[in-house]
Amino acid sequence: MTGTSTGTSELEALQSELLAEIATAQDLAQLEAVRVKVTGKKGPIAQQMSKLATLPAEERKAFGAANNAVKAVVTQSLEARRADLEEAALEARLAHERADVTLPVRPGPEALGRIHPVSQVFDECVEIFADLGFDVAEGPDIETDEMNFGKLNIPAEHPARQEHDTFYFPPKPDGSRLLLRTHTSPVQIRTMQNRRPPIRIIAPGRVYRCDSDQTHTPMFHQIEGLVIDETTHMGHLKWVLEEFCKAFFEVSDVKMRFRASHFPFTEPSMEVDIGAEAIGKPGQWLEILGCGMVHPNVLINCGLDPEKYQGFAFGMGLDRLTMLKYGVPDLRAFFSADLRWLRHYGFSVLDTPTLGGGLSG
Ligand code: 2NM
Repeated sequence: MTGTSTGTSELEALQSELLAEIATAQDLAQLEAVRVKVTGKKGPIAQQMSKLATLPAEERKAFGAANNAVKAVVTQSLEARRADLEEAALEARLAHERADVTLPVRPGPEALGRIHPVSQVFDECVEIFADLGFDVAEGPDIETDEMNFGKLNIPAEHPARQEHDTFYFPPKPDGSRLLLRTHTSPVQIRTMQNRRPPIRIIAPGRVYRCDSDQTHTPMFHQIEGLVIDETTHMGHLKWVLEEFCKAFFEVSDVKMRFRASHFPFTEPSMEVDIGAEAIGKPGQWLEILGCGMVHPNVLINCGLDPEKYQGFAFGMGLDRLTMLKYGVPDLRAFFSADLRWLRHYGFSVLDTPTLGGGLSG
């Protein structure tokens, strides 16, 4: 500042005034209010700068420089005051806050989240069958008529097509229709078409049937299994299912009853009941799955020679298994997205089911 230019003393007065205002700010919020007022577009410094245009040309340079000098001093003062106030605020916090390092760790989202009981059972089954040497195979929810029915030895006029209460998509111009798979068997079909035996897979996933009441929901979950090799027989089937039931219900022995049944894709076909003592209800039988030896027509449909290869398949409903194992009374609550229900019946994210560590924690 030269002291001779127009407005210089005015600028000096402004600078003192602003510095005084900065010095009186008692906390960071007050200081921020001062900063916004002082350095803002309509603040005193900007207003001084706007006078520049009204000055004679020979005075402009000196006035601009003096104004910038004021701005620099004020900015510096704001920054210094901010640093002082920040330090004071930290000192104040440190003076009254105490960290109790003996407290347990506060539960994070992993501890609050819950695994849906069907997902838990799903993971348990995958774990059990993986231990028995099965791979997990998956496929699309939307299938063709041929994959869901035709290849499985269920011809167009077969009553099973009606029994399955299929959700169809509108027919395409060529007359073919897509559908929501009514079972996960198309996954087995694709596996047989694409891989040479020995085959040992399970196919867990969502399936759909147009059926809704106390014990049926239009979407539900299934696990199907398939074993194909040159000498696979019903003894293997019974052993696998018995090992599965013991591991799943976490009991050392389980009573099983194989009843003759009928499915188009297996011959012979059976339905399997277990003694309800496995879930603490002695004296009753519970139907839990269907199974059988894969029908020779199905093998042929998938390009396998039934003279060389044979095997077994089985299928079970995961939702029902979940209700039985964990005592969930109402099927429809499974899909109602009720957080209170999930907190009650759900599982900790941290309790991954393992055979060594216990399936259900
Ligand atoms: C069941 C019962 C019996 C089954 C059969 C096949 C295939 F593809 F190999 F032919 N997949 N699943 C099957 C057999 C499913 O569910 C109650």
